[in-house]
Amino acid sequence: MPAPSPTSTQDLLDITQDGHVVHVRLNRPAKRNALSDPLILRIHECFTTLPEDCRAVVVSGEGAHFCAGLDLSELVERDIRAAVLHSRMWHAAFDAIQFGPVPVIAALHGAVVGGGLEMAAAAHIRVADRSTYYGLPEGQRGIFVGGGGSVRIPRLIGVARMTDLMMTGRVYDADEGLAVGLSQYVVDEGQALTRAFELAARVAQNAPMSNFAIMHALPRIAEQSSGEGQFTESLMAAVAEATPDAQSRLRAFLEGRAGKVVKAPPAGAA
Ligand code: 1HE
Repeated sequence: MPAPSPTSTQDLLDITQDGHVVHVRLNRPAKRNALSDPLILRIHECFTTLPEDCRAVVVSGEGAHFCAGLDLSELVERDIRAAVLHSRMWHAAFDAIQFGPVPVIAALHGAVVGGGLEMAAAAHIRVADRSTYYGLPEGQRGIFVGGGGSVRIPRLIGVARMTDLMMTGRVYDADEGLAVGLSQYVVDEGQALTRAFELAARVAQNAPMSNFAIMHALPRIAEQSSGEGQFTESLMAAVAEATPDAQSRLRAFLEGRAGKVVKAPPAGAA
């Protein structure tokens, strides 16, 4: 496998590309990857200028933690308008993750707290290693979520669980996070990146239009009424089916040239 080529090595965000997969690493380990304004702006820029040949992104954090959330040292007194604009800046950055051109897989370890959890929630798949823990300490800090967390996190775990996390300062470990739906995978400590890259390689082989439909149509359909949702589904299905990619993949299966759906090997099997 060729060595990943650096496409940008700016301090706050380390971006490398290996084939069709781009690796975006939060790179403020001394501050536990706390999300400062410049870092949020870099995240927005990065996810809105992904290379043409990128088919999937893995996002991770350098150092002992994925992300300590909002950089609390920047939380100076703001007037109300500035505070709203600040939150809207976060929304734009994390919307660029969720509603960008390609799927994003988050590899989590250590603290995934506050705005760090809001960011992880914008990814499409979350892989946590066993060192991972999740918290929303906004209640203790006297603030509220502002990076889309109140929209995305209840859709993953429900309003009651998010209320508990925020009000009581409860912290979920990796297995609890898996059980409630914060992550889709838990792996041994130090293995989250490996698993995230395996998943990204698989996701990158899908038809780009299928991935786009999954990312963009599914969450919107979930917000629609049944009737509207089914209508959106029909339109999306027709668009995806009409692509040359779909046509050639369907032909490949019918001619016996494509893989079948197979049962996963039992856990622990080689
Ligand atoms: C920070 C931050 C930060 C660390 N902003 N500087 N987030 C929080 O409330 C989480 C606050 N952080 C922590 O609870 C802990 O730092 C951690 C559990 C994440 C990591 O602990 P540890 O022992 O590995 O590191 P540390 O010694 O606490 O921190 C190392 C340095 O990072 C230290 O700075 P230093 O100059 O003294 O070395 C810390 O001050 C600094 N640091 N976290 C600023 N968050 C859009 S709304 C979103 C709302 C939120 O995200 S609220 C949650 C904020």
